[in-house]
Amino acid sequence: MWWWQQVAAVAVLAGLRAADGAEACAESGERCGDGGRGGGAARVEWVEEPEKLGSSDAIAVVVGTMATLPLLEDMTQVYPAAEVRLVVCPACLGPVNSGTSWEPDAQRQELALLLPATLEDEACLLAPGLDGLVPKARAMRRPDAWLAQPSSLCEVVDWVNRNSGLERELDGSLSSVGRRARELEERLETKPLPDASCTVVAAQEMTPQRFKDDFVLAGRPVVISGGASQFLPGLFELNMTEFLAQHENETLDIKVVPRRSRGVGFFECSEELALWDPAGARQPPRHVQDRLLDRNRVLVRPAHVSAFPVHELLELFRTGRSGDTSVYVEYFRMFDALLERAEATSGSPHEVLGIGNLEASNMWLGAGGTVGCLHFDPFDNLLGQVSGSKTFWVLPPGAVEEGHLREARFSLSQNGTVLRSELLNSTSIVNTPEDTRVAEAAVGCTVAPGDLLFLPAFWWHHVESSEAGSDGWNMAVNNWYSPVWRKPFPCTACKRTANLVAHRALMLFE
Ligand SMILES: O=C(O)CCC(=O)C(=O)O
Repeated sequence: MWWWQQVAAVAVLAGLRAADGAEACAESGERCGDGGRGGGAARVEWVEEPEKLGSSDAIAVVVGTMATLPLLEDMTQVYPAAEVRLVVCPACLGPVNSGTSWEPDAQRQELALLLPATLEDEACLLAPGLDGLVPKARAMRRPDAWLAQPSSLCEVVDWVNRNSGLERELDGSLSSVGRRARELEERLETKPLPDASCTVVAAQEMTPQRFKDDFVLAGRPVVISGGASQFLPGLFELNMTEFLAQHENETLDIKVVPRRSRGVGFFECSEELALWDPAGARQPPRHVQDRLLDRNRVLVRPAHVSAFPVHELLELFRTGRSGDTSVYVEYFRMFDALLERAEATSGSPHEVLGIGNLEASNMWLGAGGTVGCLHFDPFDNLLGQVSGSKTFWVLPPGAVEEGHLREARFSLSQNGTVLRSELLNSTSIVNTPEDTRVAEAAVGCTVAPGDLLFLPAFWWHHVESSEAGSDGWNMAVNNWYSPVWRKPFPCTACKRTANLVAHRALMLFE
């Protein structure tokens, strides 16, 4: 008998075994009558070709050996089809691990594998030259987690919950973490901030508990005044000119744009497509063009100079030699020396957010007079201002239409002039052609030296770094964390849902 025939036989026993498991896991939380979010119960699929797994929106649990099959079948009682894909796929346990397939440990008799969910639009940032490519099922990825030799449904469900954040009880109802997250979901901010003003809380009054409850779980931005000086003292005491002089032999990546009126440099802003020469440029593929926010505008990336010597940057700013160009160090991975100084002390907001994954630490360095146009990031943001000040004009997710914006990129000529030369066929999915009209509805959150800003993922922000500090710099560092509230994008109407792995950890943090 083949595996797939045995699946049917095993299904008959599924209900019984699920009930056994429920008893064994009695302490795992209260039950609630309302089960899944619809879409029917999961079923076990037979997959011949590993590539078929790559297109799944739901998390896939794959079973590799006969002995684990009954457990997989039991899982159909626990998870809705919209949440997991239960798959039997012997061919998935393919040859050598090459990034598209993986090899189980030959010693393992039984195994279950967890693959992360995919977002439909991940394939939309097409590199130049891939014109006409239609997204299709990607090759199967390596699993996020393995479970060897599970012996009970309880163990498998607990493992899937921990690794995927699905938060199901054995009877298919939501766990207490899941239920609380769903209640909070209903209360998430969808309108511009109340009273049209940014919430500011003094660092001495911001306990981790308050930060967690009132801001992280509520999905609301806050400025913690004095937060950077209290929680990141090593960073706040920094004199940037001295710090850079100590690292003058290192290099940085710099971004360059032309100065516009009043000497301001606009980074990642949109402008008329007509300003760009279409000669030689390819059109984005048809399916992307259909989702463009504005066919007549492009999102302009700055010119990029990598490995620019720090001593030359110091010289450039000291002499003001940048002339008609505005130079900014943005989205730049921090020097290790800065990261060490940015170590958070205990009890800080970093500790609360640090329970998730730190995705990136960035440095933002200029002489003031820079603007970063309206966009969102799919990360929770904790930004510490070191020198000078910034104003973040913020709007909640859903306040601005999301979609594709065709990209272009400035380049630098030999004599240092900025040119409009490269019209790309790629698109940005986190920017918008909207500008001043939206900024009027936005709420301004200003950070001065020593302040921290918490900005939840997917909040739109337009950032003005107007002032330089007494040391001549406008400097901030930020940490991006995997979001506590997440959503697919670009999708204006999609509501944020809880990242239950983070919610579970936050609950334990209490
Ligand atoms: O400081 C800036 O120029 C932009 C900062 C920003 O966009 C961010 O922190 O996400």
